[in-house]
Amino acid sequence: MNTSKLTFNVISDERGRLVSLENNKNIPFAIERIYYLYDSNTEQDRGMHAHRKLKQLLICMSGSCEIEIDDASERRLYKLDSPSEGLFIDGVIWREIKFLTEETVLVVLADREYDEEDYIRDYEEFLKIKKNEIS
Ligand code: T46
Repeated sequence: MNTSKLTFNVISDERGRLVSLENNKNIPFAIERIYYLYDSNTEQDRGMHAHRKLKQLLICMSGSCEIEIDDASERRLYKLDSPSEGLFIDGVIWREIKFLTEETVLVVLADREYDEEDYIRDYEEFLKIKKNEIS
């Protein structure tokens, strides 16, 4: 499965902590877009789609969330609750995001501009595409 948790180097001193992310160095792509989700509704999941080409790194800056990842053969649950780690998602992967607290802020770094054509929002279509990938 093309997803992995990345742990960032944290520079700490008496003033606090600092994390630096650099294109194609400690993150595996060049950032083209940043967006973030906040004022989170813990009763309503987000995501419920896959991307055709997009590479993303999801970082939970505060609070916590669970990301369920599905590649059509396996489902995995990741918990994000620290700004010192991120979930890298590459390839056609279905994701469902559950916010565990209302204060949760989820930042997403992405390698492409927003393009609705890149979304697969229908689960049956996602399964068909994955089946064709394998055969
Ligand atoms: C993802 C998860 C983690 C834009 O106009 N520009 C953008 O860059 C984005 C990301 C969204 N939008 C519009 C498209 C929809 O009309 O904002 C609306 C809400 O987007 P969506 O329903 O896709 O939101 P989520 O939270 O389900 O998914 C978003 C990202 O779309 C997706 O890439 O992986 O966050």
